[in-house]
Amino acid sequence: MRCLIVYIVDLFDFHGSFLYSIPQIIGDNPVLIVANKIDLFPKDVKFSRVQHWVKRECRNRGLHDIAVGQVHIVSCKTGFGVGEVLRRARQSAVDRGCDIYVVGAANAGKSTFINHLLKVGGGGGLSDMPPFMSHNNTTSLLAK
Ligand SMILES: Nc1nc2c(ncn2[C@@H]2O[C@H](COP(=O)(O)OP(=O)(O)OP(=O)(O)O)[C@@H](O)[C@H]2O)c(=O)[nH]1
Ligand SMILES: [Mg+2]
Repeated sequence: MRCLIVYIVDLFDFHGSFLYSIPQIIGDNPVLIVANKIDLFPKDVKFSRVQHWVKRECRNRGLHDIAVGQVHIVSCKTGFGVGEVLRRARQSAVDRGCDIYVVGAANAGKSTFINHLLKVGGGGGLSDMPPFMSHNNTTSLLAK
C-alpha cells in the first residue's frame, strides 16, 4: 500500500530508540523524519547541524536517500515545528491520495505529536480527518 510515513525519532535517545526495522517498514514509500525533543537542547543549537547529523545517523543505520530537507526539527511538547510537518505531510498525502502513518519507538513522542495536531490543527485543518487509530505502541493517523 502506498502511504506517507512520518517517522518520529527521539533526539535525546536517538541511538537507543532507533527502529532498525524502519527501512523494511518504509519500503519505497515516502518518509518525513521528525526529530523530536529539541526543547531539551541548548537554545543556540544549530538546526542545520542537527539535521545533517540525523541524516548521517539514519544513513549509517540503513535509511539511505534521506535528504536534509526531509528532516524536521520539532518539539512535540511545545509544538515547535509541528505545524510545518503537518502542512508538508498533508500536502504530500493529498497529492498522492494516500494515508499518513505515524511511526516511532516507544517514548519517541507519537502520542504527544498527534495530541498536538488534534489540539492546534497546524493551520491545515484537521476537522475533516477521520479519528486516528492506536494499537499498543503504534499509532497511525488517517489523513484522507
Ligand atoms: N522534553 C520533551 N518531552 C517530550 C516531547 N515529546 C514527548 N515527550 C515526552 O516523552 C514521553 C513519551 O511521549 P509519548 O508521546 O507518550 O511517546 P509515544 O511515542 O506515544 O510512546 P508509546 O505510546 O509508549 O510508544 C512523555 O513523557 C512525553 O511528555 C518533546 O518534544 N520534548
Ligand atoms: Mg503513545
